[in-house]
Amino acid sequence: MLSSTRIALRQQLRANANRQFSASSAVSAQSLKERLAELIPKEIENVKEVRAKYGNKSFGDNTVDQMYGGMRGVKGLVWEGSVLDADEGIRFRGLSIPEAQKALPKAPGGSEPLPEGLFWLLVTGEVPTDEQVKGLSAEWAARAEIPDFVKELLDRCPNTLHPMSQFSLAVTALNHDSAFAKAYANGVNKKEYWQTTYEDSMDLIAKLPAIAARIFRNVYGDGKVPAIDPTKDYSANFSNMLGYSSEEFIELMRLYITIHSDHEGGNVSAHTGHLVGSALSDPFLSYSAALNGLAGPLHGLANQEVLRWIQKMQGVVGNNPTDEKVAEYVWSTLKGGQVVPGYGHAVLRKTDPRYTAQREFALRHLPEDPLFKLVAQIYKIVPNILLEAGKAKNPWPNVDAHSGVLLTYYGLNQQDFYTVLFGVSRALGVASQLIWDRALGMPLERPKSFSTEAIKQMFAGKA
Ligand code: CMX
Repeated sequence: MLSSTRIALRQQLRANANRQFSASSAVSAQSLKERLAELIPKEIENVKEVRAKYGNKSFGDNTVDQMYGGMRGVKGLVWEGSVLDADEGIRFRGLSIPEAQKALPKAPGGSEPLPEGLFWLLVTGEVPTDEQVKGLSAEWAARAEIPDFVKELLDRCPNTLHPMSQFSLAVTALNHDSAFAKAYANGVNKKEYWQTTYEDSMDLIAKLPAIAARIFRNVYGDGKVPAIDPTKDYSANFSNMLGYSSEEFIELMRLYITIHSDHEGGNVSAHTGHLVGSALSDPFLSYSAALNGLAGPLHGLANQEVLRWIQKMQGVVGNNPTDEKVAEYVWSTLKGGQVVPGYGHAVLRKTDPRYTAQREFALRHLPEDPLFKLVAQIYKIVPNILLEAGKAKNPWPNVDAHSGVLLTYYGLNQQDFYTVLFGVSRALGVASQLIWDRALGMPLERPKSFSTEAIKQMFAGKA
């Protein structure tokens, strides 16, 4: 995209966000569903207008290289909650991470945004009031209980089954009580799809911490999960269920869930949730599919891989290693035909602002932590090596390069569990889009594919 077009787009997103903030203060007493019900008819008209005006405009041609190259840069998806700029990173409904940190409601005495507020923002494009956020905390707490058979299912999993596999299994099983699936079976009118998708999405988000905590306690503890406190926010309850109740850890969790929630539509987890949802699979089935994508080492599992890689490095280079020793280890990883986990990105071309937000948290709360210092040292060294190696298009760290060190500092060092935390967070983005997919009547997703032979025939003699 031309840089002037990009700047214009940013300005427009900011203007939208500002306009939307002032709109939200007038509706402070409304529930999220009531606000959505007001927004949906307007947005349907908006999309109709966009399609009428620009429906036949082109976003550019695709090349054969893009077909073999994981569709990088192919523009083929609509995603309402966030847009990713290669240089400046993610914007949630027009707000950068620092802007969202500033604008979104906080817990009393806290300084990190509440994920409840981020969800409201993703769904409506509006910054909610404290009261609206409190309403969401209470609603999620009220919906948090998981069915007994899901508890039993988890309790029967062997401890050796990866936490992400257990997570996906339990989320699939929630489909047993899907309001959308029941309504569909009863012949609901398609105009009403969004309502039960909304109910399922709220249930999904509300139940994920209870599922995640049960997995955590079963695999690493005594299997006992404390009850939800209906007066506490989502992150406080989640942290407490995991067994980490310090105010600082809860603040980390608020930041963590907020920044991991959404990263536009083309990443593996978001795109999978949207794709599976396009078949009218309910939000539980759609999100469990998304979780299976998140569990891949090139995507969400990278947070687990980063810590393993750093600990292996420590085993080789010892404590307080010189830059040369770290560089040698990085080269040995590359020469061994492996990736440096936590570095590189399919879209981003600068340091991920989600990395920066976590680094700033570390500078505030754990500046002297040896593992943080090593992560900071790695940050100085890896980009130059990746540039010298000459393959990676982006040598900078992504979100996963930093999360493990923060969790480890507070004692949560069970690395196999890290991607589950990512999975709790990513539901906010996927669910908010699923609601809009149904509200806007998005159709079954079905792009065209070709065989290598068909490609050869198509272009034979035209090179
Ligand atoms: N270490 C070593 N090599 C890397 C690299 C890294 N961190 N990042 C990219 N490369 C290599 C690629 O493997 C590729 O090599 P081949 O040509 O041999 O296949 C080459 O550089 C070009 O890749 P690219 O176009 O820069 O990157 P992609 O868009 O193909 O892949 C990503 C993006 C994230 C999969 C890749 O950078 C990577 O594997 N990073 C490490 C894993 C990681 O941190 N994943 C988490 C991403 C964030 C998230 O989703 O959670």
